[in-house]
Amino acid sequence: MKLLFTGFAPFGGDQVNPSWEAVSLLPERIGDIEIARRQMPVEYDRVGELLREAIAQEQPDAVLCIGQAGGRACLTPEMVAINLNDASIPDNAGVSHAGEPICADGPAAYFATVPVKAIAEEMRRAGVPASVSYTAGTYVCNNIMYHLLRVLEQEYPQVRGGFIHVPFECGQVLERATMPSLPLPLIAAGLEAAARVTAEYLESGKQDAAGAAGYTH
Ligand code: PCA
Repeated sequence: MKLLFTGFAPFGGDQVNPSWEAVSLLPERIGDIEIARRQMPVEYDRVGELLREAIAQEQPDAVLCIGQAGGRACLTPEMVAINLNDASIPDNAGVSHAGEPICADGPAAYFATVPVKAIAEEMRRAGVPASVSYTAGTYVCNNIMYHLLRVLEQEYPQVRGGFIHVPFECGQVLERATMPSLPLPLIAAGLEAAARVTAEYLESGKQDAAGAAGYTH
């Protein structure tokens, strides 16, 4: 069993991105799950291709992309990616989008194919605050999630994919202490929980509530 994690580079004036910091803290193996990892740039035009390359190289059984959602108070596994680039800030390459499709001939949305609800539950069981989110936004995180689920559906239908937003880590809010944050090791513990439950569902062929509703392919 092999899981590929991605995290993002810093963006929007922050010096670190807790998604990559937490992915970096993961061990090489979680039980019998081998962990591969890649950092992704915060660039609309590069993430799709870089992700496709990483999947081709690593041949994982599941892919979990991780990103920062500053302002959220807990880890939020995402249910759905929508076919829309629309953000008030440019990406790290200076590219801005205001209401354009990610993929002109793609469907309006893709549902995550990892067990989103079970992931949130397992995170909480591990002592990590978590809840399911029904919007990954319309910036680069939603974009990579859409690309991920599209490439898996088209080229790797047996591979599961999902996206998890994480809050600021404590060091990022020292000068803006009204913002919610979590310690980095706790964020990493949440990602470990996500890896465990994703592997368990893959191995057993189990589906969680979302899968049972027919959302998985
Ligand atoms: N968060 C941004 C993009 C990169 C990241 O870590 C987002 O939520 O879209």
